[in-house]
Amino acid sequence: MDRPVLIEASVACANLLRLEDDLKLLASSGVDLLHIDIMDGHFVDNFCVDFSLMRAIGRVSDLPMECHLMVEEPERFIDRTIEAGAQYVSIHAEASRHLQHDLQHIRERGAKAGVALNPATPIDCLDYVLDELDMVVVMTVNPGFVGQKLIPATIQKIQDVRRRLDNTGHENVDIQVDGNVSFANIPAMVAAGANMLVGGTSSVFHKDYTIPQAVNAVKTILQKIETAQ
Ligand code: S6P
Ligand code: MG
Repeated sequence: MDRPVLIEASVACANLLRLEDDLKLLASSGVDLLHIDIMDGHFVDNFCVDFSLMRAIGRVSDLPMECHLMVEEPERFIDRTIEAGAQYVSIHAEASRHLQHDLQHIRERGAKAGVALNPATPIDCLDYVLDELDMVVVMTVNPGFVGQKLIPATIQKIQDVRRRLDNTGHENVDIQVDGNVSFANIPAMVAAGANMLVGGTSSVFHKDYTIPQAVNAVKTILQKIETAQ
């Protein structure tokens, strides 16, 4: 199935003191979605964006918000995440006690549902929830921190997830990659089947580039991949 590759910007990596400026640049550069990391200091040892910041973002930006819940018992936060403006919500398979129920609930509330998998989590946990999924998030680093290095085994995992989805009639389910989605790593990630790229410190917010330059660099890489096909 031919699907567009979407460029996402991880808000955790933006300049939070000048966030409105960054949001405008992201929109004018042609980024497709904002990736919002929500952490509880428990599932991961960190905190990040919260619901009040999400609401503030929604007031100044039209970019859709895609939320990555790195929290224990995500059912506690799903409603508030959607009420704060999320159009996509992904929850961790390792953290949800009732994965099928939680995914169904996300969809019933009108958002798209995703399951995120830590690097060590086998993909079999997807088997009985494939019908409830809009997106699988393959974590290419361990969740919780920006600026980490890609775990190489996760590239094969992207391919395994893509194959599992395609072989079971779920070609429409997207695969997002999150973690060190760098200029150098994007070609292998896309070749393996990823079509939603979360850009952070290693691409969209690379310290050596302005946001428009960085997004353009990502687009150029994607164009090269497309021409080579
Ligand atoms: C990590 C989080 C991610 C990061 C993003 C940072 O816990 O879920 O969304 O914000 O991966 O990008 P980079 O290029 O610094 O790894
Ligand atoms: Mg994330």
